[in-house]
Amino acid sequence: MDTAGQLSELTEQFDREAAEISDRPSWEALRLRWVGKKQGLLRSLMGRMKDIPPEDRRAYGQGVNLLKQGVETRLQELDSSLHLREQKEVKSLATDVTLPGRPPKIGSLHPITVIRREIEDIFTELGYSVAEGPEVEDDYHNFEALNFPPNHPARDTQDTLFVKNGKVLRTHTSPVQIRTMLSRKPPIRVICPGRVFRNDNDLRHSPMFHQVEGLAVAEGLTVGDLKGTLESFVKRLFTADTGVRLRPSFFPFTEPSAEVDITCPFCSGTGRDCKVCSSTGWMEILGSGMVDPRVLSGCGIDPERYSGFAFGLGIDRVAMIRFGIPNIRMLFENDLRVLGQIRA
Ligand code: 2U9
Repeated sequence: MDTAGQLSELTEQFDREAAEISDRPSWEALRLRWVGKKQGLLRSLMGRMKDIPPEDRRAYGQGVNLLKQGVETRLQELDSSLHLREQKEVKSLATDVTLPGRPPKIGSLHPITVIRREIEDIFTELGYSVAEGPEVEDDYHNFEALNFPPNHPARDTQDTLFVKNGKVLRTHTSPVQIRTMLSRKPPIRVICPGRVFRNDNDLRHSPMFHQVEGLAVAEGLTVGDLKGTLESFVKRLFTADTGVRLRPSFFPFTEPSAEVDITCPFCSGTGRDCKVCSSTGWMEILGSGMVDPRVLSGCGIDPERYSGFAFGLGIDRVAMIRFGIPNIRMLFENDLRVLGQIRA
Protein backbone atom coordinates (compact mmCIF):
# COMPACT_ATOMS: atom_id res chain seq x y z
CA MET A 1 0.00 0.00 0.00
CA ASP A 2 1.30 3.48 -0.76
CA THR A 3 1.91 5.98 2.02
CA ALA A 4 -1.24 7.97 1.23
CA GLY A 5 -3.27 4.78 1.56
CA GLN A 6 -1.55 3.97 4.86
CA LEU A 7 -2.34 7.45 6.24
CA SER A 8 -6.01 7.26 5.32
CA GLU A 9 -6.21 3.83 6.93
CA LEU A 10 -4.66 5.29 10.12
CA THR A 11 -7.25 8.10 10.03
CA GLU A 12 -10.05 5.52 9.93
CA GLN A 13 -8.41 3.51 12.70
CA PHE A 14 -8.22 6.62 14.92
CA ASP A 15 -11.87 7.44 14.23
CA ARG A 16 -12.90 3.92 15.24
CA GLU A 17 -10.87 4.10 18.47
CA ALA A 18 -12.13 7.59 19.27
CA ALA A 19 -15.74 6.39 18.89
CA GLU A 20 -15.13 3.86 21.71
CA ILE A 21 -14.02 6.46 24.28
CA SER A 22 -16.38 6.53 27.28
CA ASP A 23 -14.31 7.68 30.24
CA ARG A 24 -11.19 9.56 31.30
CA PRO A 25 -8.79 6.54 31.50
CA SER A 26 -9.65 5.32 27.98
CA TRP A 27 -9.29 8.90 26.64
CA GLU A 28 -5.88 9.20 28.32
CA ALA A 29 -4.75 5.86 26.82
CA LEU A 30 -5.91 6.99 23.35
CA ARG A 31 -4.02 10.29 23.68
CA LEU A 32 -0.79 8.55 24.75
CA ARG A 33 -1.06 6.02 21.94
CA TRP A 34 -1.46 8.65 19.24
CA VAL A 35 0.20 11.88 20.34
CA GLY A 36 2.27 10.77 23.36
CA LYS A 37 5.67 12.52 23.45
CA LYS A 38 7.68 9.28 23.76
CA GLN A 39 5.76 6.49 22.06
CA GLY A 40 2.97 8.29 20.22
CA LEU A 41 2.15 6.84 16.77
CA LEU A 42 2.32 10.25 15.11
CA ARG A 43 5.80 10.88 16.44
CA SER A 44 7.02 7.59 15.00
CA LEU A 45 5.32 8.45 11.66
CA MET A 46 7.35 11.69 11.61
CA GLY A 47 10.49 9.70 12.46
CA ARG A 48 10.00 7.64 9.32
CA MET A 49 10.57 10.71 7.13
CA LYS A 50 14.17 9.65 6.39
CA ASP A 51 12.94 6.38 4.83
CA ILE A 52 10.64 8.25 2.38
CA PRO A 53 12.08 9.05 -1.08
CA PRO A 54 12.96 12.78 -1.18
CA GLU A 55 10.42 13.58 -3.90
CA ASP A 56 7.56 12.16 -1.75
CA ARG A 57 8.62 13.76 1.56
CA ARG A 58 6.62 16.94 1.11
CA ALA A 59 3.36 15.10 0.45
CA TYR A 60 4.11 12.62 3.29
CA GLY A 61 4.79 15.45 5.74
CA GLN A 62 1.56 17.20 4.76
CA GLY A 63 -0.39 13.95 5.12
CA VAL A 64 1.05 13.23 8.62
CA ASN A 65 0.39 16.84 9.71
CA LEU A 66 -3.22 16.61 8.51
CA LEU A 67 -3.68 13.38 10.43
CA LYS A 68 -2.10 14.96 13.52
CA GLN A 69 -4.40 18.00 13.36
CA GLY A 70 -7.45 15.76 12.99
CA VAL A 71 -6.34 13.60 15.92
CA GLU A 72 -5.67 16.61 18.16
CA THR A 73 -8.98 18.30 17.32
CA ARG A 74 -10.94 15.11 18.02
CA LEU A 75 -9.03 14.52 21.28
CA GLN A 76 -9.91 18.07 22.38
CA GLU A 77 -13.59 17.58 21.56
CA LEU A 78 -13.64 14.34 23.54
CA ASP A 79 -11.83 16.08 26.43
CA SER A 80 -14.47 18.85 26.57
CA SER A 81 -17.42 16.50 26.60
CA LEU A 82 -15.79 14.29 29.26
CA HIS A 83 -15.07 17.42 31.31
CA LEU A 84 -18.72 18.50 31.17
CA ARG A 85 -19.84 15.09 32.36
CA GLU A 86 -17.28 15.05 35.17
CA GLN A 87 -18.45 18.46 36.42
CA LYS A 88 -22.04 17.24 36.61
CA GLU A 89 -20.94 14.18 38.58
CA VAL A 90 -18.90 16.27 41.02
CA LYS A 91 -21.86 18.57 41.64
CA SER A 92 -24.20 15.71 42.41
CA LEU A 93 -21.79 13.82 44.66
CA ALA A 94 -19.75 16.45 46.42
CA THR A 95 -20.31 17.88 49.90
CA ASP A 96 -20.24 21.65 49.87
CA VAL A 97 -17.84 22.28 52.74
CA THR A 98 -18.59 26.01 52.65
CA LEU A 99 -22.23 25.51 53.75
CA PRO A 100 -22.87 26.51 57.40
CA GLY A 101 -23.28 23.47 59.73
CA ARG A 102 -26.57 22.40 61.27
CA PRO A 103 -26.32 22.94 65.03
CA PRO A 104 -27.29 19.78 67.00
CA LYS A 105 -30.44 20.16 69.11
CA ILE A 106 -29.48 20.29 72.79
CA GLY A 107 -32.01 18.69 75.11
CA SER A 108 -32.92 20.02 78.55
CA LEU A 109 -34.68 18.68 81.62
CA HIS A 110 -38.45 19.00 81.80
CA PRO A 111 -39.47 21.81 84.21
CA ILE A 112 -41.24 19.28 86.44
CA THR A 113 -38.08 17.17 86.63
CA VAL A 114 -36.03 20.26 87.53
CA ILE A 115 -38.35 21.16 90.43
CA ARG A 116 -38.79 17.55 91.62
CA ARG A 117 -35.03 17.09 91.84
CA GLU A 118 -34.59 20.40 93.70
CA ILE A 119 -37.24 19.32 96.24
CA GLU A 120 -35.64 15.87 96.61
CA ASP A 121 -32.20 17.47 97.15
CA ILE A 122 -33.48 19.85 99.83
CA PHE A 123 -35.23 17.11 101.84
CA THR A 124 -32.39 14.63 101.35
CA GLU A 125 -30.09 17.18 103.02
CA LEU A 126 -32.62 17.43 105.89
CA GLY A 127 -32.28 13.66 106.44
CA TYR A 128 -35.33 12.47 104.48
CA SER A 129 -35.29 9.49 102.13
CA VAL A 130 -37.26 9.26 98.86
CA ALA A 131 -39.96 6.57 98.56
CA GLU A 132 -42.15 5.48 95.65
CA GLY A 133 -45.23 3.30 95.26
CA PRO A 134 -47.84 2.03 92.77
CA GLU A 135 -50.01 4.43 90.73
CA VAL A 136 -52.92 1.96 90.73
CA GLU A 137 -53.92 1.62 94.36
CA ASP A 138 -56.53 -0.21 96.38
CA ASP A 139 -59.20 1.54 98.43
CA TYR A 140 -57.44 0.67 101.68
CA HIS A 141 -54.12 2.47 100.95
CA ASN A 142 -55.64 5.44 99.08
CA PHE A 143 -58.61 6.10 101.43
CA GLU A 144 -59.37 3.81 104.35
CA ALA A 145 -55.95 3.94 106.05
CA LEU A 146 -56.03 7.72 105.67
CA ASN A 147 -59.17 7.99 107.79
CA PHE A 148 -61.65 8.43 104.93
CA PRO A 149 -64.68 6.48 106.31
CA PRO A 150 -66.14 3.85 103.93
CA ASN A 151 -68.63 5.35 101.44
CA HIS A 152 -67.88 8.77 102.86
CA PRO A 153 -68.52 11.67 100.43
CA ALA A 154 -64.91 12.76 101.01
CA ARG A 155 -64.02 10.20 98.35
CA ASP A 156 -66.11 12.15 95.85
CA THR A 157 -64.47 15.46 96.73
CA GLN A 158 -61.24 13.92 95.50
CA ASP A 159 -62.81 13.27 92.08
CA THR A 160 -61.47 9.75 92.04
CA LEU A 161 -60.77 7.93 88.76
CA PHE A 162 -61.78 4.29 89.24
CA VAL A 163 -60.09 1.26 87.67
CA LYS A 164 -61.71 -2.22 87.66
CA ASN A 165 -61.97 -4.56 90.66
CA GLY A 166 -62.36 -1.71 93.13
CA LYS A 167 -58.93 -0.31 92.36
CA VAL A 168 -58.33 3.41 91.82
CA LEU A 169 -55.73 5.64 90.23
CA ARG A 170 -54.15 7.10 93.36
CA THR A 171 -55.56 10.57 94.09
CA HIS A 172 -52.47 11.55 96.14
CA THR A 173 -49.11 10.01 97.04
CA SER A 174 -50.26 9.52 100.66
CA PRO A 175 -50.63 5.72 100.15
CA VAL A 176 -46.83 5.59 99.78
CA GLN A 177 -46.49 7.00 103.31
CA ILE A 178 -49.04 4.44 104.54
CA ARG A 179 -46.92 1.66 102.99
CA THR A 180 -43.81 3.19 104.59
CA MET A 181 -45.40 3.26 108.07
CA LEU A 182 -46.66 -0.32 107.65
CA SER A 183 -43.18 -1.58 106.74
CA ARG A 184 -40.86 0.56 108.89
CA LYS A 185 -40.55 1.60 112.52
CA PRO A 186 -40.21 5.26 113.63
CA PRO A 187 -38.29 7.46 113.44
CA ILE A 188 -39.50 7.95 109.85
CA ARG A 189 -38.59 10.77 107.49
CA VAL A 190 -39.71 10.26 103.87
CA ILE A 191 -40.79 12.28 100.90
CA CYS A 192 -42.91 10.69 98.19
CA PRO A 193 -42.83 12.31 94.75
CA GLY A 194 -45.05 10.95 92.00
CA ARG A 195 -47.90 11.22 89.55
CA VAL A 196 -51.44 11.44 90.90
CA PHE A 197 -54.80 11.38 89.15
CA ARG A 198 -58.07 13.23 89.63
CA ASN A 199 -61.15 13.69 87.49
CA ASP A 200 -60.50 17.40 87.14
CA ASN A 201 -59.65 19.29 83.95
CA ASP A 202 -59.46 23.05 83.40
CA LEU A 203 -56.90 25.85 82.94
CA ARG A 204 -55.26 25.18 86.31
CA HIS A 205 -56.04 21.47 86.73
CA SER A 206 -54.99 18.45 84.74
CA PRO A 207 -56.33 14.88 85.28
CA MET A 208 -52.70 13.85 85.96
CA PHE A 209 -50.40 16.01 88.01
CA HIS A 210 -47.34 15.65 90.24
CA GLN A 211 -47.14 15.79 94.01
CA VAL A 212 -44.49 15.58 96.63
CA GLU A 213 -45.74 14.58 100.04
CA GLY A 214 -43.62 14.34 103.14
CA LEU A 215 -44.00 12.50 106.42
CA ALA A 216 -42.03 12.61 109.67
CA VAL A 217 -42.89 10.33 112.60
CA ALA A 218 -40.87 10.36 115.84
CA GLU A 219 -41.24 10.92 119.58
CA GLY A 220 -42.18 14.47 120.51
CA LEU A 221 -42.74 16.05 117.10
CA THR A 222 -44.85 19.23 117.24
CA VAL A 223 -46.45 21.86 115.00
CA GLY A 224 -43.23 23.86 115.65
CA ASP A 225 -41.20 21.14 113.93
CA LEU A 226 -43.65 21.15 111.01
CA LYS A 227 -43.46 24.93 110.61
CA GLY A 228 -39.66 25.03 110.98
CA THR A 229 -39.21 22.26 108.40
CA LEU A 230 -41.50 23.96 105.89
CA GLU A 231 -39.80 27.32 106.53
CA SER A 232 -36.32 26.00 105.75
CA PHE A 233 -37.75 24.16 102.75
CA VAL A 234 -39.38 27.20 101.09
CA LYS A 235 -36.34 29.43 101.82
CA ARG A 236 -34.24 26.94 99.81
CA LEU A 237 -36.82 26.38 97.06
CA PHE A 238 -37.58 30.10 96.54
CA THR A 239 -35.55 32.88 98.19
CA ALA A 240 -33.84 33.15 101.58
CA ASP A 241 -36.27 35.89 102.71
CA THR A 242 -39.39 33.78 102.03
CA GLY A 243 -41.72 33.56 105.03
CA VAL A 244 -44.63 31.19 105.77
CA ARG A 245 -47.97 31.43 107.52
CA LEU A 246 -50.30 28.61 108.48
CA ARG A 247 -54.08 28.92 108.01
CA PRO A 248 -56.40 26.42 109.70
CA SER A 249 -57.88 23.86 107.33
CA PHE A 250 -59.25 20.33 107.31
CA PHE A 251 -58.01 17.02 105.91
CA PRO A 252 -59.29 13.60 107.06
CA PHE A 253 -55.71 12.38 107.67
CA THR A 254 -54.30 15.29 109.73
CA GLU A 255 -55.45 17.02 112.95
CA PRO A 256 -54.89 19.89 113.28
CA SER A 257 -54.52 20.74 109.57
CA ALA A 258 -53.23 23.89 107.92
CA GLU A 259 -52.86 25.42 104.53
CA VAL A 260 -49.44 26.98 104.08
CA ASP A 261 -48.91 30.34 102.39
CA ILE A 262 -45.52 31.75 101.48
CA THR A 263 -44.62 35.40 100.97
CA CYS A 264 -44.74 36.02 97.23
CA PRO A 265 -41.18 35.52 95.87
CA PHE A 266 -41.85 37.96 92.99
CA CYS A 267 -42.74 41.05 95.09
CA SER A 268 -41.03 39.86 98.32
CA GLY A 269 -44.42 39.83 100.01
CA THR A 270 -45.12 43.54 99.42
CA GLY A 271 -47.96 42.89 96.94
CA ARG A 272 -46.97 46.05 95.05
CA ASP A 273 -48.24 45.84 91.42
CA CYS A 274 -47.83 42.05 91.56
CA LYS A 275 -49.82 39.99 89.08
CA VAL A 276 -48.35 36.73 90.41
CA CYS A 277 -49.95 37.03 93.89
CA SER A 278 -52.80 39.36 92.79
CA SER A 279 -51.23 42.05 95.04
CA THR A 280 -51.92 40.04 98.22
CA GLY A 281 -48.21 39.41 99.00
CA TRP A 282 -49.03 35.74 99.72
CA MET A 283 -49.25 32.52 97.73
CA GLU A 284 -50.73 29.20 98.84
CA ILE A 285 -48.38 26.35 97.95
CA LEU A 286 -48.65 23.60 100.57
CA GLY A 287 -51.10 21.68 102.71
CA SER A 288 -49.96 20.21 106.01
CA GLY A 289 -50.87 18.98 109.46
CA MET A 290 -50.11 16.70 112.38
CA VAL A 291 -50.83 13.09 111.40
CA ASP A 292 -54.22 12.06 112.85
CA PRO A 293 -53.72 9.56 115.77
CA ARG A 294 -56.19 7.19 114.07
CA VAL A 295 -53.92 7.05 110.98
CA LEU A 296 -50.87 6.28 113.15
CA SER A 297 -52.57 3.52 115.14
CA GLY A 298 -54.07 2.04 111.95
CA CYS A 299 -50.48 1.57 110.73
CA GLY A 300 -49.37 -0.05 113.99
CA ILE A 301 -47.71 3.06 115.43
CA ASP A 302 -48.59 3.96 119.04
CA PRO A 303 -49.98 7.54 119.01
CA GLU A 304 -49.37 7.81 122.78
CA ARG A 305 -45.62 7.46 122.16
CA TYR A 306 -45.17 8.92 118.68
CA SER A 307 -46.45 11.93 116.82
CA GLY A 308 -45.96 12.95 113.21
CA PHE A 309 -46.37 15.75 110.76
CA ALA A 310 -47.13 15.58 107.05
CA PHE A 311 -47.33 17.95 104.14
CA GLY A 312 -48.09 17.93 100.44
CA LEU A 313 -47.52 20.18 97.45
CA GLY A 314 -48.10 20.15 93.71
CA ILE A 315 -44.83 20.09 91.72
CA ASP A 316 -46.63 21.42 88.62
CA ARG A 317 -47.89 24.44 90.54
CA VAL A 318 -44.39 25.23 91.84
CA ALA A 319 -42.97 24.85 88.30
CA MET A 320 -45.66 27.22 86.94
CA ILE A 321 -44.84 29.81 89.63
CA ARG A 322 -41.07 29.48 89.21
CA PHE A 323 -41.02 29.58 85.40
CA GLY A 324 -44.03 31.87 84.90
CA ILE A 325 -46.05 29.25 82.99
CA PRO A 326 -49.65 30.46 82.57
CA ASN A 327 -51.34 27.20 81.55
CA ILE A 328 -50.75 23.76 83.12
CA ARG A 329 -51.30 22.12 79.72
CA MET A 330 -48.04 23.67 78.49
CA LEU A 331 -46.25 21.26 80.85
CA PHE A 332 -47.82 18.15 79.33
CA GLU A 333 -48.22 18.82 75.61
CA ASN A 334 -44.44 18.50 75.25
CA ASP A 335 -44.28 21.02 72.42
CA LEU A 336 -40.51 21.56 72.13
CA ARG A 337 -41.11 25.13 70.92
CA VAL A 338 -42.76 25.86 74.29
CA LEU A 339 -40.50 23.73 76.53
CA GLY A 340 -37.42 25.27 74.86
CA GLN A 341 -38.45 28.70 76.13
CA ILE A 342 -38.73 27.55 79.74
CA ARG A 343 -35.37 28.24 81.33
CA ALA A 344 -34.39 27.74 84.94
C1 2U9 B 1 -50.18 10.29 105.73
C2 2U9 B 1 -50.60 11.21 106.65
C3 2U9 B 1 -50.78 12.51 106.28
C4 2U9 B 1 -50.27 14.68 103.46
C5 2U9 B 1 -50.87 16.02 103.26
C6 2U9 B 1 -51.78 17.80 102.29
C7 2U9 B 1 -51.94 18.13 103.61
C8 2U9 B 1 -52.22 18.64 101.17
C9 2U9 B 1 -52.29 19.00 98.85
C10 2U9 B 1 -51.32 20.06 98.44
C11 2U9 B 1 -51.60 20.46 97.06
C12 2U9 B 1 -52.42 18.09 97.68
O1 2U9 B 1 -51.17 18.52 95.47
S1 2U9 B 1 -52.19 19.06 96.27
O2 2U9 B 1 -53.46 19.30 95.70
N1 2U9 B 1 -51.85 18.25 99.97
O3 2U9 B 1 -52.89 19.61 101.35
N2 2U9 B 1 -51.18 16.59 102.10
S2 2U9 B 1 -51.30 16.95 104.54
O4 2U9 B 1 -50.74 14.19 104.62
C13 2U9 B 1 -50.54 12.90 104.97
C14 2U9 B 1 -50.13 11.97 104.05
C15 2U9 B 1 -49.92 10.67 104.44
C16 2U9 B 1 -49.99 8.87 106.13
